[in-house]
Amino acid sequence: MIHSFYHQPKASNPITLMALVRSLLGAKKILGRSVTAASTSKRTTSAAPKGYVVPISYLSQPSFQALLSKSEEEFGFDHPMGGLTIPCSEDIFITVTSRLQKKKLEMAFVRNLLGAKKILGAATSKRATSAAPKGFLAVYVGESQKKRYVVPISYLSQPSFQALLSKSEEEFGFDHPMGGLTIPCPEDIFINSSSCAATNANLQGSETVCNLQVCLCSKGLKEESQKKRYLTQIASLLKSSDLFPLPQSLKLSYGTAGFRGDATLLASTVYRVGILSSLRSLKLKPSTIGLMITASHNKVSDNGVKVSDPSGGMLSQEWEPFADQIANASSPQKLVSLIKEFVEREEISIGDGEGEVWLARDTRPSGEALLRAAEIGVSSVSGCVAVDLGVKLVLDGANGVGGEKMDELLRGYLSNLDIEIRNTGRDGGVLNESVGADFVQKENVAPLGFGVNDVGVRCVSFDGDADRLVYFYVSSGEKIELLDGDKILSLFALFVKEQLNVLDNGCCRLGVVQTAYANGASTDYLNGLGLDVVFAKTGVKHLHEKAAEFDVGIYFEANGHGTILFSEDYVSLLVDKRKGLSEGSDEYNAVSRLVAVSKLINQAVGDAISGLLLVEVVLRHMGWSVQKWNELYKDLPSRQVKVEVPDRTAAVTTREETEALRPLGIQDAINGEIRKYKRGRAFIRPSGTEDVVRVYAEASTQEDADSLADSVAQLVKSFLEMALMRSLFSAKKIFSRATSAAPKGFLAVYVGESQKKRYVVPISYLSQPSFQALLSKSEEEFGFNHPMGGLTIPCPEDTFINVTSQLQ
Ligand code: 16G
Ligand code: MG
Repeated sequence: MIHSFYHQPKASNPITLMALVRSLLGAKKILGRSVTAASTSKRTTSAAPKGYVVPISYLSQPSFQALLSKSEEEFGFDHPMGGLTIPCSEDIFITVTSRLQKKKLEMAFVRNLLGAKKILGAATSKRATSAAPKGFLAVYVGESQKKRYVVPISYLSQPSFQALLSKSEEEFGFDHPMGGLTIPCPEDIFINSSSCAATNANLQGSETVCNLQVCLCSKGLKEESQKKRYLTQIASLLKSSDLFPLPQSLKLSYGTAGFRGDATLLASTVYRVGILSSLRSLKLKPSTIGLMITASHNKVSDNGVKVSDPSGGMLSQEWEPFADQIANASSPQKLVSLIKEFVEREEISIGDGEGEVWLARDTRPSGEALLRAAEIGVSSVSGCVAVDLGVKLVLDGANGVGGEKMDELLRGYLSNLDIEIRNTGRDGGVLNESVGADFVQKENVAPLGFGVNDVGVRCVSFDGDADRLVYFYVSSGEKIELLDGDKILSLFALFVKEQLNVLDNGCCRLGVVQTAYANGASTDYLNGLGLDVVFAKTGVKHLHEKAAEFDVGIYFEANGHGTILFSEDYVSLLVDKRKGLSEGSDEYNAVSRLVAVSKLINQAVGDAISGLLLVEVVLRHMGWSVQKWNELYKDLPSRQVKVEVPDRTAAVTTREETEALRPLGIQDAINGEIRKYKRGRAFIRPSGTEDVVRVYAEASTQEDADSLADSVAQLVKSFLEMALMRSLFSAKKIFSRATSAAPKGFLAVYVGESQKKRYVVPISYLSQPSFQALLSKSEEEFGFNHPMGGLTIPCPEDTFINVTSQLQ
């Protein structure tokens, strides 16, 4: 199974804030102890400024400096509270500092190891060789008076010893006053270790836990550090469970599909199921557990929560009794003791490994808050992370063939996927009528059947024959955020590139193919990834051809047609390469992912179902919501319009369709318009499927894009009309020369592809569009130099007869 995790904490996300608050609670305690000792104090103000004490080292961190700079802007050097005043909201302060805190701990860990080794080196060369036996290290321990101890060097790799070192570095830096490694903890904590008194320490709240963090075990170091983490863990559970008291008289049982009930009563249940999911993930490590918040077909005011095992199936029934117990535990203490008992019985080791729980929900309004509760539950188990997959996917089937087929797949092979299908065509909707990928992409609005109730939900639209797909989500009211073919291309390109970076042998030629319709921001993004971006003429067959020139060629039109092509040679190279790699290594996984993608995606032609599956897989791999994906880049505003013309073939473009060659002079006029707008770009091309000339325009604002599109459309109209006028004019000229040959009110024309035959038609035909189309073709080929001395129409004779007989 593909899984890696990119968790981006969002400040706006209440859950991450909660986690931050929790980690800051520790900081506040330190504050309590150190107010008097702190040499620099910093204060934050919101409505009522609060005092915080932060390490001086924060001063060198850019994010903290940003806060300070805001402070200085507002208060200058005259800080009214007598300390440093930071006028940001407290939340922001907490977010910034707790991130620094985390970073600092990581850095301290690395530095300590390095520092300790340096000291060790120094000690061996000078004083300490004689003082400490080989393989041992001299350390000075104690708060004020320091006493010398000798410990095995192997301690350096033990987490609990590292915690001591970290504290040491914090206080003493590298300037260890005793000339050796100095550990400033109370001596008895240091000694305590040998007897491992802490093993028997009863949980007495976080103070004990805090002290235990600087406990060193000389015997059974590993067990002790585990024990310590375990106790820290329990303190964290007690804290978070306080947030979710059990509603009175709630009695729940894990039924056929998890817990269900009135949504307003479920927060504590979902939080507890979050904990259970983390424990399950640790128990089955390495594994990913799914937690789904839904009450399926039940009424909207209900909700529910169920857990799925790594197989995708339901939670093992052996765990159901535990689920019942914790869901009904009457107090945080009771809850924690049940968990403690269960963890011991199941021999789950906490803090040793990493657990991962994927969260998802349906569109019920209560889902969002419940998802937050689940997230807190999951992350209150140490080492476990929650990946928010957002809401399940909703598919707009365009009342075409795709919805039907997807439905069959979901009932068959893909029963684990949670996809709701709308616009299946079964309920009377009309094919492609205000639904489907083309509608959504061109109009930039939600299809029928989607609206305010779907805000934030991940949605996808197929077109009627399911060879295109675009994603979108309703952002507010009627507005949508569109993730078009360009965004899909960018997601795929990023994913493939990431795998190739792991292999990093530079031998794969990866290329991406776009058309002139690709949003300029997407092309910039792809170029930024260092990719070879190639342009092709509109139409799948043209893109496909170009993509096939690469080892891995990814192509997408903005309208959602596209796929990924792998050359046969490259796939066999990957398969061979994998044989020499050790299973589970990064390279092995990267190769396996690429091979899997080559099998999943439909390489024959773009196909919406395989495209959807790959998008879903990549999003899960990244741990991204549709919103996060949308942030890859921001589309430049664009506008497409179509201009009805008598003959679209009068517009001729270069191969890549970026420039118009005919009507003569039109490109210069378009360029003149483009120059008026910031980031302006526009082109015209005759449609290959309707009798129109299409205009595409983009610019830095929507207003500009609209106005550029309008003026280019105007140019198309007048240039194409002018072309027509010219041909009419010349026809009249010829006509005047030929009057003798044709009766009054009639016109002589010469018709035919090679041999030309003479016809006489009423002059009134000149004003008929279909006749004008014929004339325009005539003008194109013969200009004003009609070889027969009359008007020459070079179409097949029967076409001429056809057209004129309709006119009659
Ligand atoms: C067709 C093409 C599509 C192209 C579109 C352009 C296939 C399978 N489909 O739908 O690739 O983008 O036509 O239409 O080739 P247009 O020429 O009318 O703008
Ligand atoms: Mg189609």
